[in-house]
Amino acid sequence: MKLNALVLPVTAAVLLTLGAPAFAQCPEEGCPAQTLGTIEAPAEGALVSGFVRVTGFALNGNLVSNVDLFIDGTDEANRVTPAGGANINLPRPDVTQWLPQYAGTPGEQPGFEMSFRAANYANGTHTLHVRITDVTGCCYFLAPRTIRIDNAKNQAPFGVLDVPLPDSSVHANGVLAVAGWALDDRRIDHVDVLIDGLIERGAVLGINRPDVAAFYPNVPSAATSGFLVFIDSTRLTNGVHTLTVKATDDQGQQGLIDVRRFQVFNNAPNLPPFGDVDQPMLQATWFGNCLRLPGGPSGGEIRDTRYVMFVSGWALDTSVYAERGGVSHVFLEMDGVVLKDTRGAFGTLGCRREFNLDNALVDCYGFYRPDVNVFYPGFPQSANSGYFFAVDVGHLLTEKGFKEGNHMLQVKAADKEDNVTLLKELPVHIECATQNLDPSPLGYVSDPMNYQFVGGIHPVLGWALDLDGVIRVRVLIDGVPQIDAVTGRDYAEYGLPSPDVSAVYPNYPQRANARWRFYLDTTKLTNSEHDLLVEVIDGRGNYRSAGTRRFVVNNNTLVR
Ligand SMILES: [Ca+2]
Ligand SMILES: [Ca+2]
Ligand SMILES: [Ca+2]
Repeated sequence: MKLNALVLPVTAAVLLTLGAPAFAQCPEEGCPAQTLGTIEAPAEGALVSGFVRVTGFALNGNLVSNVDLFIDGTDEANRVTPAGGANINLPRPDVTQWLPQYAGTPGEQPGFEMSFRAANYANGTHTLHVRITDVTGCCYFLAPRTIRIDNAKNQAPFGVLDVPLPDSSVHANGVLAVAGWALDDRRIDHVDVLIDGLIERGAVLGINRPDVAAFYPNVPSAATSGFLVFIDSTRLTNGVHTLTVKATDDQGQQGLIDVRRFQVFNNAPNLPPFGDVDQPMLQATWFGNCLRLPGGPSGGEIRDTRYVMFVSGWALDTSVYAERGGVSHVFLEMDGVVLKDTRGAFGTLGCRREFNLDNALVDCYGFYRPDVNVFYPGFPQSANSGYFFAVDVGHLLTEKGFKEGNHMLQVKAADKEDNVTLLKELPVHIECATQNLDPSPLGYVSDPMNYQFVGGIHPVLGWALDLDGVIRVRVLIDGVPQIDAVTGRDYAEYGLPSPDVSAVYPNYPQRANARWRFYLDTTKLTNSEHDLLVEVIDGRGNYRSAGTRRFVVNNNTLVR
């Protein structure tokens, strides 16, 4: 075979197949004459065990629609991967640079990745065949690869480090995110993150990775194979550092996931705080009692406990200088006017006990947040990073000059150096529940969380309440009502136990059974960001939105 028909750099150590051999299954009529590609892993003659990752690339100018793995023959009976069981159309800038004539063609992202289970085959020598099919129906096989299987061998854990990207710098707030996935033939026991060779932290395991599950269909744990941890980079010196991620299985066998360089440029101590808002959701309706009630014993802010709106979340700061790092206070603004401040200065009420809410602490920073602590180990205040505000909307409407309608709620955090960060801006609609005789529903989505990656049939979980009673909860994606993939109904299953909701909203009917579940078929959605709107139909027949959650669909979908 003459390779000089194409100009190829000598760096191409991989074997390249030109004009792949014709197999009976693949038509040749009208198909591109030239096909390029190779199986890159496993290497020729490799000894494999456990779950074997098969990667490579293939190009014929057309968009690839399917990649199939066959073992010990190319008949249908030898096919290993189910339809769509390969991760395809992966960017390969190295290949594109090497074969620039394919840049701009539909097939310009030629990478693929898939897997098979070695234990399904006898020990000894086997042959891998990879079939590439494009959107026009043309297909071809790459040059086969010979491997050896040894099922007695304990496979070392394997995986991918997604972030930080190679040679990247840490985020401006000093937080270094470390995330990826790890799998093993047995069980991953722990994933260690090392910086400059020293163990820094263990990562949190069990993060949802539907994309990994799609191309490791034989591995039940692949759906939760993600790991994640956030590191306070201000504890490191400015400059280049080396990050190493290692996974260890339950037998103590270690596998290297990746080694990566990253840069730290922290101009201490001016790094701003960071955090998130858990509730309200986007586009929530806030409502209150607009009859002018006399002020309560707390000082008059919380008047009608049926209509208390809550704002909660968490905030953290890096520690550059231990004595200066840390969140000083969190505050709430509506249309630029401060409503609440956990610091309690200049006449605004600070952290306090609210008599009308069973003496609960409200408008406070410093609540226990073990969920945040686990992902942000070593950050100051990480265990007690929660904030919580209680707002009586009737008070805003009757005493503070706010009008019914759309407003912008802003949650901000300040550090001890007075650097202020806008944690989130939330459009809310405020109204008088007492005048339109339709108190708006309250609702929440607990799964997915903000910007969570989901795939397959995903059980969406949340709760909903309405003073008029909840009859139905419906789920709309980008404005389109959805059908539950399990029940076939256009509404969620409602009435699951909710003791936590009951404790916070004591005046609502159904408070003890306010949870709902909806099986969302994400495979009918595009792989991108979507808005999930919760619609409540109440006992008076009113259809109202209870808020919106933004999330991300990531399925390994077939291109056909
Ligand atoms: Ca193992
Ligand atoms: Ca700071
Ligand atoms: Ca209502």
